[in-house]
Amino acid sequence: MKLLLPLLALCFLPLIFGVHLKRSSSSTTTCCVTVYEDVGYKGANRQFCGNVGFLGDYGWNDRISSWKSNCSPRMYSDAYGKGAVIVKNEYKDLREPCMSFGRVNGVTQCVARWNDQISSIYF
Ligand SMILES: [Ca+2]
Repeated sequence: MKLLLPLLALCFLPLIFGVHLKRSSSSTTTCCVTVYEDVGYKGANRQFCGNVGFLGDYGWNDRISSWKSNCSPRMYSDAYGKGAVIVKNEYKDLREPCMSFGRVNGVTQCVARWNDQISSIYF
């Protein structure tokens, strides 16, 4: 009976170790995004790896028209993760997705789209 507890602990060791291994290998993936000035992944571009509180610090405020990423970055309309948000691993043409809806003459419709609106990036 005294042997049962250490024996059980030994049985769970690979499980604990396995979880640890899995966790450490996934944390080595660096999230990066390449942003483009034009739609279709064209024009001037720049890669960001890590959060960007204000794209204006890099000359990229309200300038992004498409992006590609190995993760799914959260792109915000305002600096420091504020305003509207759009999340996707890539977007080929930001003239398409609607950023905000409003009522015009009693009809709900898109009043602003995402092209040239992104001001901050968070992973
Ligand atoms: Ca903006």
